Amino acid sequence: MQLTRTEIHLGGRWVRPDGTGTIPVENPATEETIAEIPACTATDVDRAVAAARAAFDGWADTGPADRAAALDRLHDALASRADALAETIGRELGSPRKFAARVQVGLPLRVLRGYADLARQPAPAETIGNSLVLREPVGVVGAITPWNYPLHQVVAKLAAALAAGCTVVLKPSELTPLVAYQFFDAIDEAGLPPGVVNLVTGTGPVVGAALAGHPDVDMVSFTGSTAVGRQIAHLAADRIARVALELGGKSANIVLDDADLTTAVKAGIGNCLVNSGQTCTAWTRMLVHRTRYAQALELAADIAAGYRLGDPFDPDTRLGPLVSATQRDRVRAHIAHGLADGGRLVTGGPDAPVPDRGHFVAPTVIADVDPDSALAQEEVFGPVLAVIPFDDTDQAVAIANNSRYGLAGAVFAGDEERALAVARRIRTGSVDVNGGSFNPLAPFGGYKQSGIGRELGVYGLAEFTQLKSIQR
Ligand code: TXE
Repeated sequence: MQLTRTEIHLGGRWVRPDGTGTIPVENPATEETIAEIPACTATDVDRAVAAARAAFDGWADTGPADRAAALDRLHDALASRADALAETIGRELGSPRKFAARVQVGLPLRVLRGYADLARQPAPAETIGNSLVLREPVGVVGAITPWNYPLHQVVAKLAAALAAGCTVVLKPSELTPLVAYQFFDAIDEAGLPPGVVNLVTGTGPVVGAALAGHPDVDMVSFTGSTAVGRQIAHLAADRIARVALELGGKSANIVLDDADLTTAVKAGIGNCLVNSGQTCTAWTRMLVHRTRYAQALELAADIAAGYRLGDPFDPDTRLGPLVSATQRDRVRAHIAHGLADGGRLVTGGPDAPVPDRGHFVAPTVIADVDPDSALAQEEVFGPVLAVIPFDDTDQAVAIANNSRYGLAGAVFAGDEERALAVARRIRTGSVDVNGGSFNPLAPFGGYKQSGIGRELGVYGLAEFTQLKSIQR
């Protein structure tokens, strides 16, 4: 497969960018350069925004049936390339093959189908007294996406924006841009009107900042670090543009004294390690009732040590590498801090064996972590679980809520009513009870510094609309 790309997608065509620089793309499992992509400039962003603006009125006026049909065609064009997409994500992110197919590609296909169905329903018009209340598209959207779920993040933003009648300029992560190129090949096949979606590639500080700060971008939808989210909110504030921010997390998994311990610990480890820990909702703090604590640590050590690390294309591999040397070094530093701050190593850690090549970190469990310490407060974004004991439910809730983040969390209890009562007290945008599975139609997003706005389903679509009232 030829992976190097030299063009960007503007106004429905592949064109040469203004920028002549290139950015190498690395396979994080082998450390080889597998492709190069254009390093665009602010001029390319101007051209892309102009193309999206020119397409806006036409797309906003397109009826529900036609918009839905376009999303259906896009779904089918992506579904027909599912294997190639999974392979690309395996190469540029290091996702193990099964996970790449089932989640990295399977999930966005479900999300896209869901948005096609929502687009088919005419925009709701409500009557309040003498007012007719309409939902209209926000306008031109700048979408900036990260590398951890490189296709899903693109689809979650673009499908919702398109269903709402917005037009889009996408800047994917420079670490995993190749699947975004394949996404635009599918856009070509689906035959969307020119300019409805546009692709620029490059670094965050140059291309991302130019897009977020562009005077003709009506809304910026961003997923990434809280630090960059803050910068984007500043840039958008200058022109009062809308922002949707999906940022970091530090989710707690609360295991109450009557929980089925094996289920709770197995699910807890699985959730923390999935995608090598590079998931914003990951349950990275496991809070366990003191009466079950020792047993939980034994189980955690066994389960975590059973995750096989290695070549993403080996069918037995469950954990791939981290996306980059930078991320691996950050994660190693978090582990070292956690141990220096008094954490007790249960499994993994700095000396655990990892493959010679590739940015691997062994699955690591650290017990007795101080809830105020850096390891319990900072987003690690690697396969690292902090385990913390508690004595009663109030204390567990207080520890869970002792975070500047508020994205997700979990509760395990024998009595579901008891678990639900605790779930209501957790200050996060979502909570899973006794292993409740991910629902791609439910609102997804954060309280506190985990973000602003919601993605997925009807609420995700609503982010890309604005309300108008007409009085009669
Ligand atoms: O993210 P960045 P990084 C967290 C996670 C991780 C940390 C750093 O904790 O360890 O962030 O990862 C673009 N203006 N998450 O450095 O920099 C960038 O090009 C505009 C959580 O990779 O936030 C990319 O497209 N854009 C997370 C995107 O922002 C800028 C997913 C994300 O990169 C920019 C990823 C700028 N000044 C990391 N600087 C989640 N919430 O799921 C960068 N970008």
